Amino acid sequence: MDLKDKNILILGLGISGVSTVKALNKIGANIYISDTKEKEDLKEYLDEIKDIDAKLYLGTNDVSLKNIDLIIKSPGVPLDLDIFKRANEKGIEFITDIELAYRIRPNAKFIAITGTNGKTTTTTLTGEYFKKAGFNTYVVGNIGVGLLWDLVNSKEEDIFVIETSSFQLESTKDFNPKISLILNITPDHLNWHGNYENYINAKKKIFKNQTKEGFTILNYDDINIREMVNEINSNIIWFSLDNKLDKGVYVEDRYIVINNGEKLDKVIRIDEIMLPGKHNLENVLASVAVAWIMDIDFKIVRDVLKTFPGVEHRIEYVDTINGVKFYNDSKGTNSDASIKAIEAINSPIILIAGGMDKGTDFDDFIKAFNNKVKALILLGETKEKIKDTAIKYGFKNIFLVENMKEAVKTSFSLATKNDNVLLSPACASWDMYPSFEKRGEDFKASVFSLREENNG
Ligand code: UMA
Repeated sequence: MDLKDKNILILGLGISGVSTVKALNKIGANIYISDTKEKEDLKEYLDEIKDIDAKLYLGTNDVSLKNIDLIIKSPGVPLDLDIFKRANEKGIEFITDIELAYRIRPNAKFIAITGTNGKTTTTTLTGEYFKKAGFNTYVVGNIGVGLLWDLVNSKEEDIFVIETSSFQLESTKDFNPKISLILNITPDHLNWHGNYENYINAKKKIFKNQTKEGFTILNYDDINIREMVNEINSNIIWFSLDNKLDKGVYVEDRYIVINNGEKLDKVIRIDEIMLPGKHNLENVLASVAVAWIMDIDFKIVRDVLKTFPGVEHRIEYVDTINGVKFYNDSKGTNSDASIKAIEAINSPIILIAGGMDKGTDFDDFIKAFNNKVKALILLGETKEKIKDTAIKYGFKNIFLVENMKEAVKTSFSLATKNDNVLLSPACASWDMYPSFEKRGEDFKASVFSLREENNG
């Protein structure tokens, strides 16, 4: 795709916008940028592109499309904006960065990983195999690293392990990774996608253009995913936590095994894997399937799995104060993720939850408390909604707070020795923070200041 001298509008100047602007500048496109935020609020991002000649439209997305050839929208920008209606009328395409990356380098080694939960862990872990095997590897995408700038600075043979979100996939057309992977699907981002069906359809775009040359790795235990097989044209590789497969990656006699249809290879004993929790075992199985397809030595896989500690903000141990353990699971941005965190942590748990309302209910979340949660501290936009659901199920030990510091203080005042304080909000962070990372950092800072107050 030749973008030199083309007029390209970048909609949204966040992480992906900056990476896109830098990449398009290197390619020689004429750059136009629109963001609803004002200059002061975009300082950090504008600084990164200060040497680039770009036409800026700040404080609005309502900009003229005269002479614009293509729009690259940031993933979070909703599709019901008037500008997209006008673009459709004028026949101007709007796509996300992963689609543009594919068009720039259709033969790149893209390994695209999606799913409602576990994406970041699986993407990071998979990237570790490739790095240890000596490949020049980029771990990018929804993980917090815009893809395009790395792409235009990479070589053809480099590996791209891409965490892909439903937002990014929604606006793809030709995107065709070498390997696609879907970990699991449960309701999420329904406010953005409109309904669950749209959300699932966005996820399916990860394999839509794949052919017999590609591979699609799927979770056999997930009924939503199993129903997709008839729509897939590539080679399907299954993984399963609960079933033995004729061909695929699964658990047998406490070992992760690969069955290639003819013989069985033992990869690692599951008690040798450092990552805790059943949900993580699912992520490990999926990553092993990628390693298998890409012919990575099992010894490398084993070495990585024995030492990979997990990722920040995902059931991350923070500190122990007076015998009370604190865990940061700020990446628990939906009910399903937080249910998995509750399952992975020992009881008794004092749970800090609540955040932006994504239009999902909290029934399963509360049901998962299962006598493990002894107190619930709520903050953010959803606090009343979660409280009402908890009361409906007879859970009454609830405390409403205004901010993270108060949440941590309240949880500590309620805790006794051997209790576990878990931040796992079951909600997005965007009502109170710019990102789940900032929320997790605020939680950790509050825990560390609590430690100082308690004699360091
Ligand atoms: N904006 C507009 N108009 C709008 C909406 C937003 O101009 O109508 C502007 C905002 O003012 C802001 C910019 O767009 O300046 C933000 O764009 P964005 O929300 O797409 O965020 P980025 O900073 O580009 O980050 C995105 C992903 N964020 C979202 O999808 C919401 C990041 O995923 C990702 O790391 C990054 O691209 C690089 O690929 C974060 C995330 O929370 C981790 N993702 C969601 C999730 O995991 O649940 C999907």
